[in-house]
Amino acid sequence: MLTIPAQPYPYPLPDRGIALLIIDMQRDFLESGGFGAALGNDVRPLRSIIPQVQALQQGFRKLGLPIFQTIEGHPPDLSNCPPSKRQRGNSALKIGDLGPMGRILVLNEPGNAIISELTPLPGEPVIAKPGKGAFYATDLADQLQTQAITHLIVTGVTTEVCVQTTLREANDRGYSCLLVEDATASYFPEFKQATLDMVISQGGIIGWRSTTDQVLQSLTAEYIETS
Ligand code: TIU
Repeated sequence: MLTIPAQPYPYPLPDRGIALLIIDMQRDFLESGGFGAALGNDVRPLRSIIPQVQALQQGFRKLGLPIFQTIEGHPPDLSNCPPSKRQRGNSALKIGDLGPMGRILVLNEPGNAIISELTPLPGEPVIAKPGKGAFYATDLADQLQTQAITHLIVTGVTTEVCVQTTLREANDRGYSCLLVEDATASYFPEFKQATLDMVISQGGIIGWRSTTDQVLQSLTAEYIETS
């Protein structure tokens, strides 16, 4: 069996059933004027991972392996946005308010779109999620089950919020998760580092971590290229 070099030990590659999961690479978090900036954050650290996420997206496409993206957002009536979430942080711009890129964290608004560098191809699923975890109140689990996916290569933003919540949800559902350390970012470098350390602690209590290069080299060796 081939593996991906990883911590805390090599990540076993299945014969099939592996997918790339890209969490919330949306304008709201990565561009000024969005939700992330409204919360008082500097968006630049998040933009630094765009080349690595692009490389993984292109690598998975080339190998014919599935790619799932998520966005965090709510319908225009905010029907699935708990009042507690809307009030949290007490910031000037709240979820649903009109910001420079449309209504903040509202589906189909300009700011809610995935950044142009990572636009999905037709047929590549984008799961809209109301919470931080990608499994809560979505059909992600059903979509993964339909394709018999058991292994998730996880990327995106922010490491300690939506990425970590999703990793924990996935781990409890039985998925083997590998977090790509140079393809995930936080507004707070120390929180990113703590998450990387937490995931692999206690023998990999949540999963594995590795790098974009290691993932792509190992996948290319394991799976036949389709194009
Ligand atoms: N604020 C923050 O760090 N993250 C979020 O609100 N959502 C995600 O992590 N996607």
